[in-house]
Amino acid sequence: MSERKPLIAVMGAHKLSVLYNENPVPAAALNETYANAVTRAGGIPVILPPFADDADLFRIMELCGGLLLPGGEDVDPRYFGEDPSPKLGRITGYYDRAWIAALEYAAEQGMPVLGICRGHQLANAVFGGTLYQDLSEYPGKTLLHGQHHDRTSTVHKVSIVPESHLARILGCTEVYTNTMHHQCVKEPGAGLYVSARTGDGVIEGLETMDGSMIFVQWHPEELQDTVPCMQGLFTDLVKKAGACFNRQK
Ligand SMILES: [Mn+2]
Repeated sequence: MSERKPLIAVMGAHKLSVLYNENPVPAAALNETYANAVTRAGGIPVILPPFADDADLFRIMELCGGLLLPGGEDVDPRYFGEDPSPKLGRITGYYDRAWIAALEYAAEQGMPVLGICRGHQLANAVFGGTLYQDLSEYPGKTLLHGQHHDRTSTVHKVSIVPESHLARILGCTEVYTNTMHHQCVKEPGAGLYVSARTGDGVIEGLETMDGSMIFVQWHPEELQDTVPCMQGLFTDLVKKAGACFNRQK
């Protein structure tokens, strides 16, 4: 049987769009850079809204070989057992619930996952970890994690554990990345391995021991041309998704 391009489920992120000065319109949105990175890696991105019924989500995910959780709003702290801090940003609970259902389904099915920024943080909560709701609550001084530069430019250096799946995927143990987050991982979730940190100790990468799930705090989809090794994260997802997709279907 010929190999078919795998479908990659991508959760749309909540976004309030303002059009022609009308009232804000809620949208399940995806920056094109994510879809382009999946396409370039040989996959077919399928953007999913937050379905009210998990069964509808799973019906689509059955057709897919992998899951991509992109960036977006803050994670509701109830999902890691905390009350909201005054520094918490915008949250939208029904998106959190849909993304959690998608990740739990992927875990059950052995489906590979790439989580980016909010995706990395939400996954940590699903595995039982916690977050700093704002970097000002991080103990000690932090470096700049909310860049004012173009999204495609790199700002801070990330050190990667040499034995990690992430180091193998990127082919390096040090890399400069972009950074656009005000929350970060506090306690890593059970079964998650810390693969990368910045110089201030902030966790920038997590992964499962078998490497089927890779999570990063920065935005590799914006660095496809400026930092070519970042394409590796998407080719790794699509390659694993291809094995999953062509085995199951
Ligand atoms: Mn950062």
